[in-house]
Amino acid sequence: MTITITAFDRSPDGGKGLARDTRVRWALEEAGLPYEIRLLSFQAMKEPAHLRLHPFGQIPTYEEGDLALFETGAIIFHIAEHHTGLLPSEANARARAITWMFAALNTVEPVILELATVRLLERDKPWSAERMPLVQERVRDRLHQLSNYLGDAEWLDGAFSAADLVMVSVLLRLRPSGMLDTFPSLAAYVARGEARPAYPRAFAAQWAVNAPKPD
Ligand code: GTB
Repeated sequence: MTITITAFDRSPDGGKGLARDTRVRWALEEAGLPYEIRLLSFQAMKEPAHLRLHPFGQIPTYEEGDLALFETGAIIFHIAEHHTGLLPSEANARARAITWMFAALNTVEPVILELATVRLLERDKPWSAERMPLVQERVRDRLHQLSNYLGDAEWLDGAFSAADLVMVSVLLRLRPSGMLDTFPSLAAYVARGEARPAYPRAFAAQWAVNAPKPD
């Protein structure tokens, strides 16, 4: 059955791979699944046809036959459940990997998103400069905790899994801030994720759409 995902017709990041379709593309590449892409403008994302797939009018979505999903965590979990290589088969290891997927999305990603909010959406507010160090401190705290947990390990829990795919995708969002570089073990962890053969395929696919084009 054909898999179709949605993505920005022109990502605001200009092809840096930071929009959330990249993590879904990466999971599909890891699973060896071909997919089609439907590109949407910001306006089309808010129209009824897309809102039927995604109640919050966002990308990415995932369609496969009768199934339509939104939320990258749910999409990647679905891919990982139905194809080998992204979740361990042993029950407890599988539960731990799922725990780490939730941790990436619910405990690590929110503080990183706050940083982007201050930098991009609140920069002209009179209180922005005062708020920034507080938000940076929260990010540093999380990175410190994650780095302590990871130690010298290659991946979060044994072999590479969907948990690492999601965590690396979340951490990549920090790259423009330079904060990752102050945590060498996390920077190396992210680099290991990017070095997997599936990642550059996913990156190249979004780059083909989003690379800045001459006007
Ligand atoms: N929790 C949802 C999920 O994980 O699927 C969040 C989905 C989401 O935030 N999608 C964003 C979106 O559709 C695109 S990825 N936004 C449009 C809207 O809400 O109207 C977020 C994103 C956007 C831009 C950059 N960038 O420029 O660097 C990075 C990430």
